[in-house]
Amino acid sequence: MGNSYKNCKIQDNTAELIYENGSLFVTIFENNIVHVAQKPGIESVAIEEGFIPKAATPDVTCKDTSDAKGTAAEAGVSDAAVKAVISARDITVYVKDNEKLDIYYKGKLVLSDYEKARKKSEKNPYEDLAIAELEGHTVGKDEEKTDAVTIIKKLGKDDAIYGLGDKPGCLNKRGYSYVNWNTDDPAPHVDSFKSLYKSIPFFIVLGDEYCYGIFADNTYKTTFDFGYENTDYYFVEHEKGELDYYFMPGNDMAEVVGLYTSLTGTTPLYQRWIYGSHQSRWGYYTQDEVLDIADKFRELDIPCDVIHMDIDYMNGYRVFTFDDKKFPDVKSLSEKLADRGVKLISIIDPGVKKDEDYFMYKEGMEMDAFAHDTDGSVYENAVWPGTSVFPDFTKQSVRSWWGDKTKILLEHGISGIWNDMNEPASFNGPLPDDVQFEYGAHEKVHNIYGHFMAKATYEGLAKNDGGKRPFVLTRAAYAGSQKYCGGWTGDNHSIWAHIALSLEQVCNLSVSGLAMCGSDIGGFGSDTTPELLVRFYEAAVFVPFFRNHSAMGTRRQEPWQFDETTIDAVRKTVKLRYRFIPYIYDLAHECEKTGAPIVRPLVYEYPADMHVRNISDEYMLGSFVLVAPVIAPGKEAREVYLPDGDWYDYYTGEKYSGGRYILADAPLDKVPVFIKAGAIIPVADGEIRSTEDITEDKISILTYPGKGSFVHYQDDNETFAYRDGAYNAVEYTMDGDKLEKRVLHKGL
Ligand code: MIG
Repeated sequence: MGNSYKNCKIQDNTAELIYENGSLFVTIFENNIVHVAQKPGIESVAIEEGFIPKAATPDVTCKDTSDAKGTAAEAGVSDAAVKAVISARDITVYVKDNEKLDIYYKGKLVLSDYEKARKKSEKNPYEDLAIAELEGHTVGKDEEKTDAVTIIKKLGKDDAIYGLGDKPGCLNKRGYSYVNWNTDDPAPHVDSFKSLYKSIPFFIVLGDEYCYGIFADNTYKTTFDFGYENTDYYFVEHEKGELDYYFMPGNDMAEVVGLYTSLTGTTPLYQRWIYGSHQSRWGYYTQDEVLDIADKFRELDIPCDVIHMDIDYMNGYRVFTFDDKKFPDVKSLSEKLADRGVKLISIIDPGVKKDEDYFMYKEGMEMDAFAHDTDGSVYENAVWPGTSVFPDFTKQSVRSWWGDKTKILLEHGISGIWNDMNEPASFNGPLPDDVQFEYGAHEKVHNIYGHFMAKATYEGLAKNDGGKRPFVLTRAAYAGSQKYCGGWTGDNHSIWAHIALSLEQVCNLSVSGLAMCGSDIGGFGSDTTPELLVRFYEAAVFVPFFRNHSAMGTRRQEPWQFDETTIDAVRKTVKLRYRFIPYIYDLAHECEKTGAPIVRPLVYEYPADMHVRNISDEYMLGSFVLVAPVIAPGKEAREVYLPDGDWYDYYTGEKYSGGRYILADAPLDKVPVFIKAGAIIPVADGEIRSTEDITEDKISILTYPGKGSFVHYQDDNETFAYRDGAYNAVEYTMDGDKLEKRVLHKGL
């Protein structure tokens, strides 16, 4: 059964390709992004007004198919199946029957629909039983996905695939399959997990001669198969909804990430203390204990900027309340912490306790704030407070209401909000697919529930926190969430494999737009060991979100729970991070402007180097600093791959030529760090207990001979005034060992 092409119409700069059974709308934007969708226009949770680029007027050849063939032949495309040609800017789309497209970028074929039927392998009838036995569950019926829509593209022999948010497994996703369905699974996350907390339907294909991104903007449960079923193709299968994707070609990964973040938003620059060291545990049980923690950091001379309060500070887990016995006066706690240069972040879950005497429940019921069952009653499930109801964050009125509740926390001196359980997680089984939200049924809203909760929280803080840049930390996220929140990778464990996992996740989250990210240092579940804790700290040394966090019932893991050797090694690592905070802050500012992530996999910086396509036990901070942490026990050295060029050992200054593996010295208290020739790195020295102590007089510029340039940036570290010009920017240029300085902007 075919679906033959009939003709083409142009309206509002979009080409409507009319087929026997429906239409496909193709828009080419001025920045070469190509939008392919079943509906005209952009309707998206991730892409907001103001981010939509201008469409380039396409010059569509479609009046008659022989014309199209002529144009195709002229361009050297011999395919007789070409029915129409659309072109604008650097893009040419060759249109065929059955909604098949070939997209050329700068004259080169980059994206090509797979034209044959999928080749699923023959299944042994007992296979499902065998898998169920292995995984310890019962066999469910193989559901017919009759409403599914599929994008299926040819996979190049050497294509590597990156992105997709927090998914486990290797850095390079080729050969794996995943499912976007926000999932809170407490078991230790392993490579075979198909889903985790976040659902970011964006990935980058890096071939030999091309690089492009695909953003498949559909919030329903979605399967991504990257050459797992068959090495000839990859596919994206949405269980429901419509085909709606963006093709983003670029010369390299940086350009592709730039295009993606131009569409869905970049990670903003946060207040500077956010880049400091955070300490957390579920749970610090009283406010006195929180203060003791801060004092202990000062006593041991380990820098610290933030302490997190987990769910125990609330009254019976009622959000926006305080326990009057254990946390009777959080305002005075936050004032005392402020004297020590420490800020407070508190957790807020989405579930609202069903309690007729509780203001959140009462107000929410009055304004019809909660999700409904299909019979119109308010939907109930259980989370920490017991029977609970779920705010419909897809509703503007609910977001404003919730956002204004941030005042309660702000009045207590809380400086940032941590959103947990927003997949949403629930204790009495998952929310049924048909629970009703304004935006649609749960099956459509599930993957964006956390996104909207973070948006509500961000907007509330932006409105109520006196012009300070809001900080929201989230567990669940969708594409575009980076505009509102940073993300951590949820409940990892204190196991060696999870140091490696954290770096894979941070690298992939970074190229998926969520540049403010990190994993629980020391591991959340299970018991840490002193050595594991140190190596966890070292691995995260330059990771944007840097927080030690652990679960109730596990061994405590503040550095002082262990011996002097451990404390010394942690202190050294945390101080190394603080030394680099001016550089991190500069990168964070750059990230807001261009989307370039703060931390990058090696492949981002060296896409042509085939050796780095799957390296994630090393990463880059910006383009000058390479970190190669030890991620296994008992090691005193590790092999480090240095990409092409000259490198300097950060500790010894010894020079190495790259394009090879070297062996780096890595005793327990040392994380191997290499600096690229030509590097210009603003660093902070002197006595630093928290980022508050990083004053301009403590900042100097570290240089390494070679060719390079860098912009050092300064602002008030706190407000949005920089967006109105209240900042300084100085450009440094290195040639050999000559450093030149040029003021780009003077606004302070
Ligand atoms: O069901 O708030 O991932 O960081 O400490 C556990 C308690 C709920 C899960 C989060 C974790 C947090 C914990 N939460």
